[in-house]
Amino acid sequence: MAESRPKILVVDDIPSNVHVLSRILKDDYDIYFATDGDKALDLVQARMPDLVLLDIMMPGMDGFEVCRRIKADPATHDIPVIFISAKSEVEDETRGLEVGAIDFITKPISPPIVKARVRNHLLLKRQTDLLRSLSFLDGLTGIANRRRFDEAMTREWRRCARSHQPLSLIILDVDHFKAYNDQYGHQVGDECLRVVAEVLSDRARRPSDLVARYGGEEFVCLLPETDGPGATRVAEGFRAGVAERRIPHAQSPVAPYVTISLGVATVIPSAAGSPERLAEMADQLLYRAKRAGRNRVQD
Ligand code: GH3
Ligand code: MG
Ligand code: MG
Ligand code: MG
Repeated sequence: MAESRPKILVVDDIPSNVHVLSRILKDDYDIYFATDGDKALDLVQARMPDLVLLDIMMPGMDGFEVCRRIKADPATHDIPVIFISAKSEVEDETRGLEVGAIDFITKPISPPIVKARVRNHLLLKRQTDLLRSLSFLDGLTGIANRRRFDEAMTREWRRCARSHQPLSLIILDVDHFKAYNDQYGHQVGDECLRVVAEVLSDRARRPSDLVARYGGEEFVCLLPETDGPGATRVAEGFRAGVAERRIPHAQSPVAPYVTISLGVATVIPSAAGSPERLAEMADQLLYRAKRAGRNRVQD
């Protein structure tokens, strides 16, 4: 897949300054520009640039305040900001770095230096993004890990509370997996978990659905804006999907192949409940599915 070009937002109240920077950078990057602080903040939200080149002295909101706001919003906090300013006092540069800028370039600019610094900061940004995305992935299966799930749960809980929409959670666990490992070995066990992860990822259809490895041989699926019957249908699809793979499991008292048990809980989030309580409910239902004979969905 071709990598898309990095996006740079240039902010300066003097159009000719914007023009000069655009000319230097446009061959390598996609350039957006704003000539005041409010427009800059709108564009940051709309375009999610990889880097912001920011003037300080502007009518209305100055660059320090623009930077402070970019850094205060968790969604834009990681976007590097470089001040490009005629202000060259030690206090200005210090303040710029204190409000969260990663670098400070004084005007008049030298094109090769601007180019080189931009390149370096974009390289760092790409590495940071990569590390960040890896920190949210489960190493064995390649799907989301528990950290990612916890983050999504917090976010979706709030979102569904605001919109009074149901939030559903499926917790599932591989049946008699200890016996599976004992029979086939840990590496084959790992491969089995990869297949389960693949089935779940294939079957969770909506972009907002999140499948994650919860730990060991347990997985979760968070389904925002999904009611109980909808979530039960997804869970039944998971169960059938894993069973249909017919992964041999000679020691299982349930079936001669690998099966899973699932608990499904749904709430309309409110102050009366909590994400932890939703997870407890799903977990209790999972254990009822186990006690009732496994290879089944309990809602
Ligand atoms: P149940 O049907 O009640 O869930 O029985 P179970 O045997 O699946 O449950 P138990 O909790 O006794 O055993 C879980 C097993 O899962 C034990 C553990 O070694 C195995 N396991 C956990 N994580 C991994 C893993 O990453 N890879 C492999 N291969 N096995 C794992
Ligand atoms: Mg200015
Ligand atoms: Mg378990
Ligand atoms: Mg198990």
